[in-house]
Amino acid sequence: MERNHDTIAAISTALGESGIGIIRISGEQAVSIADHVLDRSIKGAATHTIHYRHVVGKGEIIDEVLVSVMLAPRSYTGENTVEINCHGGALAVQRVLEEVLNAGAFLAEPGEFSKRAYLNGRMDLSQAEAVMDVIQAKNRFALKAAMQQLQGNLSRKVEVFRDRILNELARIEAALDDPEHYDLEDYPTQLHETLETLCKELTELIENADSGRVMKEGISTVILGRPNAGKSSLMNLLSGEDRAIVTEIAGTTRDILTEHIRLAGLSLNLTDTAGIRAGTDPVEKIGIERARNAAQDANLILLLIDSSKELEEDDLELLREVEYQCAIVLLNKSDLDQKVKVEDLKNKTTHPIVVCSTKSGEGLEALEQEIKGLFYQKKIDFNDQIYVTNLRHRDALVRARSALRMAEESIEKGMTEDFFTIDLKSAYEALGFITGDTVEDDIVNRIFERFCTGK
Ligand SMILES: Nc1nc2c(ncn2[C@@H]2O[C@H](COP(=O)(O)OP(=O)(O)OP(=O)(O)O)[C@@H](O)[C@H]2O)c(=O)[nH]1
Ligand SMILES: [Mg+2]
Repeated sequence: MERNHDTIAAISTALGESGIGIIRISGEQAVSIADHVLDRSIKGAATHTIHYRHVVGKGEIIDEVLVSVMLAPRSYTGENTVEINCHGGALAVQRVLEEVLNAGAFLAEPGEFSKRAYLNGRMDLSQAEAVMDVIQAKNRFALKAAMQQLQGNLSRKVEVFRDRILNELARIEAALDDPEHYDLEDYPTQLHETLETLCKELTELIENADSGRVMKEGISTVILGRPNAGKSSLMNLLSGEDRAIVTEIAGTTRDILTEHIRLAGLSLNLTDTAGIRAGTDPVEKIGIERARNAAQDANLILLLIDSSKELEEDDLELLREVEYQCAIVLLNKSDLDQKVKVEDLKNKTTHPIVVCSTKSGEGLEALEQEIKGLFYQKKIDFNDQIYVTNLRHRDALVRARSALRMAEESIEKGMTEDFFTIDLKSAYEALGFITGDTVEDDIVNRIFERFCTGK
C-alpha cells in the first residue's frame, strides 16, 4: 500500500509496562489502514463505537485489542480517527504500531494530532497549548489553570477584547468613508475612555500572569542562613533524598543546588545555598554571591537560624535583608539546648517564625502550614479569575496594551483618527497571537514541536 501523508499514527500512551497502550491513527484513510492490520474489518462501523479484534502481522496474532472508531468531524483532530487499545507491554504496542506504519500510515510528529486539531478549527492556539499544560501540570493549581484555558476561558476573554477594538475600528472607518452621515465630533473623548478601560483589564490579566507562572512552574524557594545552620539538612529532609552534603564543618555547601519538591499540595523549586558569612576564601565568596542572587529572585525564602548558638551579626544582617521579601524564619536544632527563643526574634522580624529540628522532624508540619498560608493569603483563588500561565500569551497582552497606550497618546495630542487606527490594528493583531488568528506558520510549528509524540 502506498504511504499516505494524510494519515498519521503514533503511540499515544507512555511506553513501559502498563494495563493498556493506545495507538492512535488519524486521517482520511484511518479506517482502511486499521483494517489492514485487524483480523476482521471495521469498515462501516458507526462513529464512537468500540470493537473487539486481533491485530495480525506476518500471519501471526500480535495482540488482542479493542478498537475505537471516531469519524470526522467528531474527533480530537477533526479527522477520521481509530484508536487501537492494546495490552500495555512496550513490545506489543511497538509491534502494533509497526504494522500500522507498514499498512501505509505515516509516523506522527510530536504534537501533530493537536496541530491538526488546531488547523481543523477544533480548538484555537491557546487551547492547544493548554493541552500540553494539562499533560505537564505538576500540581493541582497548574492543572486547574490549564483546564480553564483548555475550556476556552482565556480565548473568550481575548475575543471580547478584539471585538471591542474591532468595533472602534469599524466606527472610524465608516466615518472616514462617509463623513456626511457619521460624525466624529466627540468621538476621541469616548474612545479614550474605552481604551482606558481596556488597558485596565489587560493590566489585570498581565499581573495575574505572574502568579499564574508561579503556579505552573513552582514556587521558587531559597534556603538561606549562616554556615552550619542546617540548610542542607533541611533540603535533604524536604526532598526526601540525600541530595546535599551535610557535615559539621561550617562552609560545606559551596554552590547552589535546586530540587523540585511537593509540599502541602504545592510545587516548590527548592534551592540550597552556601552559608552566608563575612571574610572568607574566594570560592566561598562566589558561593555566597550566588546565594544572595538566588535569594533576590526567590518567591519565598526560608531563613534558617541555629537556635543552639547565640545570635550573631550575620544572622541579624540576614534578617534585615529578607525583611521586605516573602520569608519564613526557622529556628533550627530545637532538639538541642535553646540559646535563641521565639521571643528573642519578635522585635527583629515581622515574618512568621517556626521552631524546628531537621534531626527530629519537629516543626515540619508547622512549616507546611505557614507556606500554605502565605500562598493562599496572596488570594490566589480560582473562582472567576483567568490565569495566564504562558509567557507567549503574556507577551502578546503586553504588546496589545502598549499599542492601546500609543493610541491614547495620539488622542491626547489631538492627532487625526487615521493615526490611532494604526495602533488599534496592531493591538488587535497582538491579541490574535494568543488565539492563533494572526500568528505565522513558523511560530505555530515551533509551538507544536514542544509537544510529546502521540498528542
Ligand atoms: N542536633 C541537630 N543537628 C543538626 C540539625 N540540623 C543540622 N544539624 C547538624 O548541623 C551540622 C550542619 O548541617 P548542614 O545541613 O550541613 O548545615 P548547612 O547550613 O548546610 O551548612 P553549610 O553548608 O556549611 O552552610 C551537621 O552536623 C548536621 O548534622 C538539627 O536540627 N539538630
Ligand atoms: Mg550546606
